[in-house]
Amino acid sequence: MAVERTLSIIKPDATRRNLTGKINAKFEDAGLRIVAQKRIQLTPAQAGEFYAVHKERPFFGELTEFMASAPVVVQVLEGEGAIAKNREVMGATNPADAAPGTIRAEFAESVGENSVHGSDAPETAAEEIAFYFSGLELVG
Ligand code: 3AN
Repeated sequence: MAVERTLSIIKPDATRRNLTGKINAKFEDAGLRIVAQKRIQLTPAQAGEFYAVHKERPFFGELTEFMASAPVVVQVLEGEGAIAKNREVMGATNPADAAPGTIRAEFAESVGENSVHGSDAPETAAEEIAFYFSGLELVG
């Protein structure tokens, strides 16, 4: 399997509860390397730009307000099959459906406030990494 990079976000519900380190330990225990990371505060407009694909969904307003409600930690994870591996470590979108031991099973509060975001395919991973990071910030 190829070495991939994927974009991860530790969301406001998790930064508020001081869970950054516990979530990062889950990534590292799964063999994912955090090769770039920064804590930022999004505006609702920036969150809307990032989640533009969900613009027509009924929860779009709620989602963008939530993502701008506290700082987030954006990160690039690297490893063999990192995109799928990260989705596995994250667990299902709805924490009620997330497998035991996954980040969302352990930490997520609801389907909306679900602690982490992870890219879902190579094309979106490349776009999402470029949304938050410049080439100079990706040192490997
Ligand atoms: P995932 O993050 O697992 O890829 P998506 O892409 O379906 O899930 O949804 C993007 C984000 O939108 C979710 N992480 C969650 O924060 C929010 N979301 C999804 N479904 C709902 C919902 N029914 N109500 C509120 N927020 C939702």
